[in-house]
Amino acid sequence: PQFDLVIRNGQVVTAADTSYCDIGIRDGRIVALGENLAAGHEEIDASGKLVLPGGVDAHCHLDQPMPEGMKMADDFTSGTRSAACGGTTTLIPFAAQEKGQSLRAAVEDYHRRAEGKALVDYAFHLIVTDPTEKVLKEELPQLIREGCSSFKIYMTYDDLKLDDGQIIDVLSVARNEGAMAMIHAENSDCISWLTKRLLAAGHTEPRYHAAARPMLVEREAAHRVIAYAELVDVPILIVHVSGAEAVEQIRWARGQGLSVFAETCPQYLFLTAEDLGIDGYEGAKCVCSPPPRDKANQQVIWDGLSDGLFTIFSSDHAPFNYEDPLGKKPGGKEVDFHYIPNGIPGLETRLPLLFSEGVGKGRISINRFVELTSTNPAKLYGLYPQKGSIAVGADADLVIWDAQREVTIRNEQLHHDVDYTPYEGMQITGWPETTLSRGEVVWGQGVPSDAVGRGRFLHCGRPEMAKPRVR
Ligand code: DUC
Ligand code: ZN
Ligand code: ZN
Ligand code: ZN
Repeated sequence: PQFDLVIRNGQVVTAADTSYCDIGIRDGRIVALGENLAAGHEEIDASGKLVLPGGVDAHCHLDQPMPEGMKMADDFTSGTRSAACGGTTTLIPFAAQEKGQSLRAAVEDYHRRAEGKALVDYAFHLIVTDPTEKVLKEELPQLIREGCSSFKIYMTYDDLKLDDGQIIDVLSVARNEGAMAMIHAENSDCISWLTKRLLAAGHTEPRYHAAARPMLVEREAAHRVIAYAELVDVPILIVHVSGAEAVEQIRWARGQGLSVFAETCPQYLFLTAEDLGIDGYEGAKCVCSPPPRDKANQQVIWDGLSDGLFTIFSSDHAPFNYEDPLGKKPGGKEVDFHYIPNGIPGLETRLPLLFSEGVGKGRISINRFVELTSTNPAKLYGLYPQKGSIAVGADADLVIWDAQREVTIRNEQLHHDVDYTPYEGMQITGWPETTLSRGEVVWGQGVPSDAVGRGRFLHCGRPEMAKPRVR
């Protein structure tokens, strides 16, 4: 036969188009789209189903080295498996530089952590925490040219944060090299000041995590980094935007003609600060930064998803066990809120949650869903058109989506190694039936493939979206 695999009779959806056609796959790539394609060695009948480009989760944390006494629950095997079972076929986790470490050593270490362990393809973002002369002049430019063309910088966390001069320096490297800079925007000094006062008053429970990081700390940092991006004339992406005040800053920047892109995550649609207060310590399960806000802010995030404010929708999967002494309760006991590791799991539930509550409830179109979860993240980080679309020549990374399937989310049915999901018991409609990575089934008939190690490292190109406006 002419094709290794033909997918027939599905409703094929991209960010731009919806059509009924067959998809012919050979050597892991899409080689034909058309009606009544010739036979394949194998065939999948997708009647009554949607066929979407595989999800690209451009913000997740896997097996990141942690400070003494803490450990991430997911490595590249459990993380990529969980992603595949939720319809995601490309992951971009973070190779994080420790202060004092060379950036290249951080990347080499991260390659060793991923090597032979991934079920689907992956790329790396860098995290720059120590922008020495050598990093700015040699390592960062070289790594960008070698295929790590995006990096995250932090404006908070003592172990990670850059000062303002350093932020301007690394943004200037992004501009010169055509890299995409991702910003964690929260004002560090405000958080420290509030944290001290809360602890002094005896407020140690998880819910005070939200009190220590009100929206103004996110708004101020977003405003400041937008000014630096304007100064340097470079596009930036503000990650994990949580609510109205940061959204307002981004809308203003766009109005000025600045290339300020924005990301949001499921926790800002489906959780609120009240979830940090449930049952005493249980709220630790929902501790992430920025914290979830309230119902009115959830609506602002939905508005931004539908009207184009947000460019991408990522999980920010940050896997810490609740019961494990190395997880949410370091030392096996309940700890003050500022010691609770920040972050929640979400690789597998990202697409189903947005599909059910977004597409299913009429808040966004199915094409916008594909754009936010697959096409735009591929474009933003230099992986398009290999990833993020259904087109001749693209990798055959596809999801056959059952839009009718009703699911009650249960952690025991998920495939990560985290001992909880913050979405336990939520009822949703729509779930991936089959996930294909380069033409191979990695999730189907209710089981993940055991072909661990087939996932490949992807070299990212310079993203078109990182090009300066030249002002
Ligand atoms: N930032 C992230 O990107 N992920 C988890 C926690 C955080 O602060
Ligand atoms: Zn962050
Ligand atoms: Zn993150
Ligand atoms: Zn390489």
